[in-house]
Amino acid sequence: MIPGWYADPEAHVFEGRYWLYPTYSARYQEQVHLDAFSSTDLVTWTKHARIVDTAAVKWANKAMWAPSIVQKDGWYYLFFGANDIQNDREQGGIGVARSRSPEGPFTDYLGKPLIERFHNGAQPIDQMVFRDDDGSYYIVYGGWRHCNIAKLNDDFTGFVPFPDGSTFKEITPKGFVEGAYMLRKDGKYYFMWSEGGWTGPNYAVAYAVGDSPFGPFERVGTILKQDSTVATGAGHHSVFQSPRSKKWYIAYHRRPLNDTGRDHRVVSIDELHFDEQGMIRPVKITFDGVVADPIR
Ligand code: FUB
Repeated sequence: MIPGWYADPEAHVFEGRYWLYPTYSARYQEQVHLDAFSSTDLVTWTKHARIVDTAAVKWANKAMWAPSIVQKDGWYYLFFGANDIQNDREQGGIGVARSRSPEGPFTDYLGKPLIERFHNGAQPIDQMVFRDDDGSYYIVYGGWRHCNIAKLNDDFTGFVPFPDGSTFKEITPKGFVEGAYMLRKDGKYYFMWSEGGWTGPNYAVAYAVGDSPFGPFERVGTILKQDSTVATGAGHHSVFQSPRSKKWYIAYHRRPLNDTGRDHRVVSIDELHFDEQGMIRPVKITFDGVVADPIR
């Protein structure tokens, strides 16, 4: 567990270390930066403070949320939500910052949001960017119970329209609220998302499996939820694999028992298991988290 109030962690392996990129969990006006954490064993974490700051992103001034990061052509691209826009008249949405290093500093890449409007009813937040097998990069994102997918162009300055002329395709599965995450594994697309309300105890993660990034995604079931003996409000997650042990893990946030503070969310890691058919087994959340898994 990393110290402090954090949420929405995206986990990665970069340059021989495990990395966590979470939201700083605080009042929206105080969410003006992102911190990252790195580790060589999943137990001892080093904090990399203020890897990006709204001071360097002219259009962003609050609610910097849910970072997602990809490495491409010698750069690390950090996608983030900012300003929690409520309609198309407000400034904000999903932005991109980039750095030569996973610890930043990241600087604003476009000088404006990459997605600054609602499309198909999706609030432009909670993006996740992934590389497909053919080298294409996609963004899945959305709040307010709608999820879109779009194909990024080669330099991440915009999008490549789909053959039907559309740019944002809705792929919302039943139950979707926010926190989209796509895992590519064994030729399948494991699409996961958060359900319930993020401020309450019943926040949870569900999933579907598809043969293409566009689905169709039929909800299979819940894989992560509260455990009344461990923690409440378990949700908004990501998945990663140790390159050495090959174990799979889920990084997510949750609330300490008997703590109802809206922003009192902590990042935790537990093991994730697939069954013989490749389906995801429900996660057993643990009080102490994972044991050391040295990356080398
Ligand atoms: O942390 C801010 C917001 O809370 C995220 O964007 C949502 O998914 C929820 O976790």
